[in-house]
Amino acid sequence: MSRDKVAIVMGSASDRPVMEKAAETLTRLGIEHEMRVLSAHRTPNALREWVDGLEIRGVRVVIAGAGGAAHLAGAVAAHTTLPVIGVPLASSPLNGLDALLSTVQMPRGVPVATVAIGEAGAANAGLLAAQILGVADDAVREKLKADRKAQAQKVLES
Ligand code: RP5
Repeated sequence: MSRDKVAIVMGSASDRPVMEKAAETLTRLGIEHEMRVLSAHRTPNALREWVDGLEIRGVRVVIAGAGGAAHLAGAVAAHTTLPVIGVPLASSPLNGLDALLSTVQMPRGVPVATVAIGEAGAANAGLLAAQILGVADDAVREKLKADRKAQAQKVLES
């Protein structure tokens, strides 16, 4: 189990089924994580307080998923220098294109690493968070290599 943690935050409880894919990926790789529902728009003060406590709790990467006018990942990134991975979610009539543009188009100086819309993005956010931790953690890197091998094997056997 890695000592460093990942935090997953989402804008609404309705985002949970998709964001579970990030959590499942981290669990598979033995990476400790926490999950919260907090909104950039509906609970801005609680979000700020939560971000302020991340480093002290050993969190090293944040995954933030939101739909619609998705400002969650950007709002988290505004308050921390921890790496933030944004997952755009397809929860509005615009099917995630709104969330993709809102998440990816950060101003210079405050980056958000934006992944694909929806479940594939959430799963990849878990992998990317693990890869970031893996830079300084040999065990995580080995787990990622084994995971890739298993993935390739599955394709070849199908
Ligand atoms: C966004 O609005 C949330 O991230 C969610 O994807 C979407 C809908 O939220 P609910 O109205 O279901 O709470 O802020």
